[in-house]
Amino acid sequence: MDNIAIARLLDETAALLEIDAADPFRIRSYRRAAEAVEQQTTSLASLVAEDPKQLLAITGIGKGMAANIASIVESGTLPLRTELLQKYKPSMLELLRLPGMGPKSVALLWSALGVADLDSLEVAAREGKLASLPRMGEKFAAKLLKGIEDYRKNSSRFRIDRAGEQAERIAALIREFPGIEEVTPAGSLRRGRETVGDLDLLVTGPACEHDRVAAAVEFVASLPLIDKLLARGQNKVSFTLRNNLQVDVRLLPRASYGAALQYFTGSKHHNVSLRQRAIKRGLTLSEYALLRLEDNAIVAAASEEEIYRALDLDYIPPELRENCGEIEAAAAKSLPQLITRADIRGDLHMHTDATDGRDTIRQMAEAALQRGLSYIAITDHSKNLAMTNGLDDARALEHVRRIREVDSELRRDYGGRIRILPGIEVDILADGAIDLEDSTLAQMDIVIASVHSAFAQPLEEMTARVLRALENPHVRILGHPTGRKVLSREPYAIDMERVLRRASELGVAVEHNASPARADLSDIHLRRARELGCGIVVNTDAHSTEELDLMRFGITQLRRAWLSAADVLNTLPSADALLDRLRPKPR
Ligand code: DGT
Ligand code: CA
Ligand code: CA
Ligand code: ZN
Repeated sequence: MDNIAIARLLDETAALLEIDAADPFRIRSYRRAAEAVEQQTTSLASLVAEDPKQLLAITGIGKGMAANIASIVESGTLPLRTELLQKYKPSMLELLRLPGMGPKSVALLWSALGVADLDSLEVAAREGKLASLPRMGEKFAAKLLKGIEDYRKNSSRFRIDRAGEQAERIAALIREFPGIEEVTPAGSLRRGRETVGDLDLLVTGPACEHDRVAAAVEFVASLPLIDKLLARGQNKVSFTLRNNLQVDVRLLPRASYGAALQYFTGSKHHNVSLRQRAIKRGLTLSEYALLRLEDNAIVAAASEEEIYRALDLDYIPPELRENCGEIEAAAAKSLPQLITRADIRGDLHMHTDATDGRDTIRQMAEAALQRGLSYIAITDHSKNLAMTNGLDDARALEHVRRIREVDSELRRDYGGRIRILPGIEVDILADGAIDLEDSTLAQMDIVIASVHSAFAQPLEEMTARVLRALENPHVRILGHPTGRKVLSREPYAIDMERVLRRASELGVAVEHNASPARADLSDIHLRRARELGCGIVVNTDAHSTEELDLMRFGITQLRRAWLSAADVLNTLPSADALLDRLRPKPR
């Protein structure tokens, strides 16, 4: 039995435990073990045969898990899994991905209707069979059918953060081969798209030179994390991972690495335009080199910089390569100086343990300071979001007092290197009213207004609702302007053009949510927001200190929107400078 099969059994057991509503720590220990097993370069079956104690040397594998693995190797299965499979089926795990579906509903569907997979759930929902079950009325069935449709449409793409994690994992394994020096993700991942269809990894180093490449190809083709090997060529290996993500690996000599990187980064349309530009100059561009047509002499091949230069273009950052005017701008030397992570000085949207965050005000501020920020706003939820323990007016005011207190403690402890602004993320109610009193909002430096409910309103109603919220003079930032969740919830219907225009007139800033699960506004909306003169902020919406690191995903989307530091308000050096540029507070 190979490592991947062992990992699959462990992962399946984790999913079955999830449906069984088992202890989350137990579920996680199986998931972590599956990942650890997949990472191993030596065969666990042979380790077990030699001496099962060796398993304990693997991080993420303790005594109990080592015994489980030994049992898998010896018997081909695991007693716990066999036991769970008497109650449930592995296909149920897909059902957990649908909106509104938790382990309890999945278990209920099975016990009451014998439904265990996507197809039979769809049939049951269409035939009205769910209506007989508690909390699963007609409305639920309609939502579910929509969820199934979206899931089918989206299940072939992967969120950029997840694809990026896989790319790093694979790159680390490939780099272990002697003579491989670089592994670079290309394709949509390098361009920073929100989602990725497949991974394209380019590999170079002495081991990739023509006469030596066979051994390196062999190494890649036998990586232990490969689920299905799809193709193996002279310098190319394609395979899928256990989660169905496809990976295309190409191994190239150093001398043509730049041309390959350029070619496989795409986008396809960018490359088509670039090749046309080459032809007009008597050149031809391929994945191997930029050549002179008349004598096939190599003009450039080793680096992307040389290739763009030889085409009389400034270097075009990957995020801009979508054939949206970047070639013209590069020719005119008018590409923007794109924003970078280092330009960000503050983060204006985060939650604490007062509502649904994990950490305290002080922990969030210290984590922000460690990440080089000079100011943050604490913006917990308001009362309409009851499930987050949202703040009512009294608690919100108490929270402001607490935030100010911690701010002065930190000024003392860190000599003013970090400021904490009192803020709140209020709900825009279905009619456009804000769910807290104006007198409460008046105490806050940062008021973010977000739609968190009644997402199904038709376009006119939703637009009017958000426009009304913008008129509240205390609102300084519009949060979640589309309400979508990447690959899992469609945006609500809204006339974004009208919203952005009004926000611009009123001086309300619009927020890009850096979380890769949210990423609203999208790159296209952001570009429009800048054209219309809207203030733009990029915030993490962190619910724990680690989530402050999501900022880098936000920066990628801002770069795709052609934004510079000057276009983004939270690049301003101090809290005071920032507050000066937001909508003035009513007197
Ligand atoms: P994805 O994977 O759907 O998220 O998007 P990409 O852009 O990564 O597309 P992919 O993986 O099919 O190809 C990666 C890059 O390689 C693509 O951006 C351009 C280049 N490329 C691959 N195959 C072709 C092709 O048949 N024709 C052209 N012109 N370019 C190609
Ligand atoms: Ca790709
Ligand atoms: Ca590909
Ligand atoms: Zn939030």
